[in-house]
Amino acid sequence: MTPPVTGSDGSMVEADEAWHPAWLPGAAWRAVGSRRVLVRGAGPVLDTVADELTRAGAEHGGTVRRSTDRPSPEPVDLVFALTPAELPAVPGPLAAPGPLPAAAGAVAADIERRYGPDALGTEGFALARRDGVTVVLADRPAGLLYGLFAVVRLGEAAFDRDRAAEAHRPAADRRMLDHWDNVAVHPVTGQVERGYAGGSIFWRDGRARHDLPRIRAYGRLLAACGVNAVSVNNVNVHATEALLLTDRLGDVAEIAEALAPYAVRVHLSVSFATPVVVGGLPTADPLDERVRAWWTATTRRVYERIPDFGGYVVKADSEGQPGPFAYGRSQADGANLLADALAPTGGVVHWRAFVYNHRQDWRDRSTDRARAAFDHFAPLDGQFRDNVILQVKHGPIDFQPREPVSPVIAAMPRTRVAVEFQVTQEYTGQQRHVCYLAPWWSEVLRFAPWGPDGPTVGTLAAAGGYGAPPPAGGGLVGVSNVGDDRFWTGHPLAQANLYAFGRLAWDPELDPRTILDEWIGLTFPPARAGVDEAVGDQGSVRRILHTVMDDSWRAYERYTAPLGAGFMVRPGVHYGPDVDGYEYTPWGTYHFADRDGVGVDRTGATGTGFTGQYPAPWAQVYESLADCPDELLLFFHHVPYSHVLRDGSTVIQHIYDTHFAGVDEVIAMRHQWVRLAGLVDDRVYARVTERLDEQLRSAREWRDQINTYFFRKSGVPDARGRRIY
Ligand code: GCV
Repeated sequence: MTPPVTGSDGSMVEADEAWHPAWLPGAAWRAVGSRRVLVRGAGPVLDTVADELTRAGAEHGGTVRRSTDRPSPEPVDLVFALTPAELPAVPGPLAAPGPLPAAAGAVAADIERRYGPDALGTEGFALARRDGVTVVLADRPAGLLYGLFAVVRLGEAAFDRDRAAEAHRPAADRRMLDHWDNVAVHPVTGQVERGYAGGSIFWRDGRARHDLPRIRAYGRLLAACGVNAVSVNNVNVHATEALLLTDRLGDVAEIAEALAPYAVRVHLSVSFATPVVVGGLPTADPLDERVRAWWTATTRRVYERIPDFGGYVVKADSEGQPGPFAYGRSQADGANLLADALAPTGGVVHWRAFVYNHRQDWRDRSTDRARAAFDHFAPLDGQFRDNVILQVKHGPIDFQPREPVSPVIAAMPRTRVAVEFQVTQEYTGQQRHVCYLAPWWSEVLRFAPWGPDGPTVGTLAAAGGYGAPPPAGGGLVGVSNVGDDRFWTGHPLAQANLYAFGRLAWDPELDPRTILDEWIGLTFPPARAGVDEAVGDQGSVRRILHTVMDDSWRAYERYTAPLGAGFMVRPGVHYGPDVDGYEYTPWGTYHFADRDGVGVDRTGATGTGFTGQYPAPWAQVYESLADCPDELLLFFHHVPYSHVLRDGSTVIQHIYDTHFAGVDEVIAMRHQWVRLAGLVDDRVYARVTERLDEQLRSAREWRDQINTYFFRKSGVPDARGRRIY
C-alpha cells in the first residue's frame, strides 16, 4: 500500500487512490522503514526527511528519533546527520542533546581524509556503514534528502555489510524539468503542449489547480531521482501565462512552497515582450532604460514573494515568440537584460538556443536549419553575463529519434551551456510506444566533441562549458513528460524516462541498464519481505521488463525514420508516418528523397557546410562519406539507394530490413509483456497492454508506409521478397 501523502495544508490523502506511486511505493521503503533511525538537524528539508522516515516506520515497524528529542540510550541502525566538517568523533556540544553514534564521527573523519574538506557541497552526502550503523552525513539539508533516497534505492543492501565511506554529489548543480504546460487551454496545443499524460498538474482551464498534495507528491518523486528545479509553464508564453510574472504570481508562489520541502526550486518561462503586453510600455527593447527598469522592479517583486525563486526560461525569436531581433538587438542583449534583473537576487536566465527560421523556402537548398543555433550563438561567445545559461537542445534540429550532438555545445567556451533533452515523447511515440530513452541520452552524454581524449557532453553540461576559468556550471534540462494522468506519464513505462533523466542529470556516467534496474526494483518491489528479487516472480518481472525496455529506443528507431533522416511524421501532431509531410513546408526539415537517393548533403564540399561547425575529429568524420557513422548517414549525406553500409547491406535493403525487424521486435515485446499478467498491478498491466496494441498497429503503419514509399521511389525490390505495397 502506498503511504499517505501530507498536503502542505497538513491534510492527508491516500496517494494510491489518486495516483500511482511510481518509484516510491510503500514497499520500496521496507528496508528503511523497519530500522531504528536517528535524524540530526533541523529545518524544513530535514523535517521532510524525518516525515518520510516516520511514515515508512509506521508502515514497516521502524522508529524515528530526532536529535531534538530527549536523549535515549536506544541503539540506532541508521543515522542521518547534518554536520559541519568538524563533527566530533566523540559526544560533544555539536551532538547535543543526544550523542551521535561514534560511527558517524568516524565516517565524517574518513570522508575528510579521503576527499578533503567541502567534499559534499550543497547537495552531496556521505554514505557508510560501520559498527552496525548505516550513516548518512551531509553539510546541507538537501544532501540528507538525496542520501535518504539513496538508502531507499539500496534497500536491504544498505544494511547487510560494512561500507567504506563514500561521498556522492551531483555532477551538475542544475537538474531541471521544463513543463510546457499552458495555464489557459491553447486552441492548438491544448493544456500541455506536447503533453501525452492528460492535463497539467499545475493548471486547468485558465486557473491554478491548487492540487498541492499532488504537487508535493511530484516534488517527492523528483527529489527521489535527483531533479532540483522545475519551470512551471510553457516556453511558448501566451497572454494568460504572461501574467504569472505579475498578477498571478501568487499561484507560482504556492507551487514553490509545495515543492520547497523537497528542495525543488521553481522557475518561470517568460515572454520577452512582457513589458509591452503586461507592463504597458511601448517597447521591449533590451537597451531601453524603461524596459530595464521594468524587469528590475518586476523581478524584485518576484523575489519578495518567492525568496528561493530560480529564475527565468526564455524562448525568444523562435517559432513566433518575441525577442530582441525585433529591435535590432542580439540574443546576448536580450539575455543580459533579464540576467541583470536577476543578478541581485542570485537568479539565472535559461536562454534557449532554439532559434531558427521556421519560414524558410523549401526550394532553397542552401539554408540549413541544423546550422541555425550555431550561426546565431557561437559568434556571441563571451558576451553573455555570468548568470545566463544557454540552453541548447542536444541535437541540432529538434529531438528526433536520431541526430548528431549539437555543435553549439562545443562552440562556446566562455558561455555557460546547459543541454536540453525531451523527456516528453513528442517524436518518440508520444507515450503510446514503449521507448526507454536513457540509452539515447547516454550516447549523447558520452559523446566527446574533441575525440576520445577530450571531455564528454556530460562533463561539459555539468561544468557549463570548458573555458578557463571554468564557467559557473550549466546543467541538464528535460522537457517534462508528466501530466495529471493516474500514472503521471500516460504510459506507465514512460515513468522510467522521467526517473532516468533525473539520475543521468545527477550522474551522466550512469549506465542506462543500471538505471532501469533501479527503477524496476523501486517501482515493482516484492509485496512481501524476504523475497529474493533475482528469482521467482520478482526475477521474472525484472527480466521481462529489461527485455521489453532495454532496446526499445533502437526498436523505435528501426521502424520509424531510417539512418538519421528525421521528420517523416505527420505534420503538427508529430505522431505516425507521413514521409513527405514536411518535405514542401517552410519548417526546414527535409529528406530530399528522389528516385536515385535520399538524405541531406550537409558537407562542406558540396552541401550546406554544417559539418564544419564541429571541431576535429568530428568535422572530418561527418564530412567523409566513408567515415560517417551509418546511423547518421542520411543526416549528413545524400546517397544513392545502392550505397553500401558497413554491414554490407545497401541503403534501400537496410530500410526494408530494419522496418521488418522493428515490427518483429514490437511483437516480441508484446509476447513478453503478457507474461506479466498477474505479476504486476492490474491497472498497470491493462494500461501497458492497451498501449502495446497501439504501438504494434503504429509500427506496422510505419513499416508499410516507409517501405512502400522507398520501394516506389527507387523501384528496387526487397532482396528477401517480403510484402511491400
Ligand atoms: C514548445 C518543437 C515542438 C514545439 C516546442 C518547440 C520548442 O518545435 O514541436 O511544440 O514548443 O519544439 O522546443 O520550443
